[in-house]
Amino acid sequence: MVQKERQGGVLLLTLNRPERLNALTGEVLEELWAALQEANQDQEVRAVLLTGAGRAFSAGQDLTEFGEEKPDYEAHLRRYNRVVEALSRLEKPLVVAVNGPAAGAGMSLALWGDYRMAADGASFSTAFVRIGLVPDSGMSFLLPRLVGLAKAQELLLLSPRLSAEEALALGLVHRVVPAEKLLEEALAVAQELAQGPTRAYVLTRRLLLESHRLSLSEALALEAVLQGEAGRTLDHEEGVRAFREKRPPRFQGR
Ligand code: T3D
Repeated sequence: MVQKERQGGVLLLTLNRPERLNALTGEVLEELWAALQEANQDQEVRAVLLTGAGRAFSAGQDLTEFGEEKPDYEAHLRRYNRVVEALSRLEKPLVVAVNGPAAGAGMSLALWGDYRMAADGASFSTAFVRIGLVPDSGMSFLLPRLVGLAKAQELLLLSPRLSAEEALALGLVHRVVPAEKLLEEALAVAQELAQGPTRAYVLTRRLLLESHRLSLSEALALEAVLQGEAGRTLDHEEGVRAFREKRPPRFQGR
């Protein structure tokens, strides 16, 4: 359901239920969560790349999972929230390659990428209101930060299906590439990040995620704390040494 493959320092995670457009079930969420824990624990993994198998990235919650029973959405959401917490605190940079439709919680997962790429035929739809639900999996947190409040209102209330180019124009993704090149290009970005100062990337994510709720003084204080942490890494030492020696740095993620 979640396929794992190592490509050098990159852990490639593929949502793998192509026959259901990689719709999310409890089992998929469990496997994704476990794979993220593995990525954190494995020192050899320096970056994670998340994509979908087949023609979709993910259609969000599998709407057939609940059968005729009324779902306990609150309980169910705890499973999503655990994954979202794991994504937001992932100790490695995360690249997301959106290969096709990303809807509902599938779109939310995609937005957690530190670097987000889309195939030219990919699409994005918030989808929640179409089935009478509210945004989840961090969508209400990330969307207004990425596109602004007015656009977030439009995307959440009207749920248009955005093309990859529209998503690029809005800042939902960083780059759009031809579908046949997506994995290759996304892997290249992930490999580049995997060779970088990965602690600094993760601390940078934390600063950016915190920035909106902090006053200037608080943001400055957090920068000082995290710069202290970055400044104690071997990668910082190596970066400065390499600069002085006029050679490319060899970062280790420590
Ligand atoms: O706690 C909780 O559980 C609440 C959490 C909620 C989180 C959420 O994610 S809520 C939102 C759930 N997702 C949706 O509502 C999306 C529904 N799907 C779509 O909007 C579209 O299918 C797509 C935009 C994803 C793709 O459109 P398209 O035109 O490429 O494909 P299609 O023809 O609509 O779908 C193809 C098949 O996939 C179709 O099945 P069939 O007729 O061939 O047997 C369709 O029913 C199935 N499918 C699509 N999405 C889902 C799905 N099956 C189960 N769950 C889905 N989410």
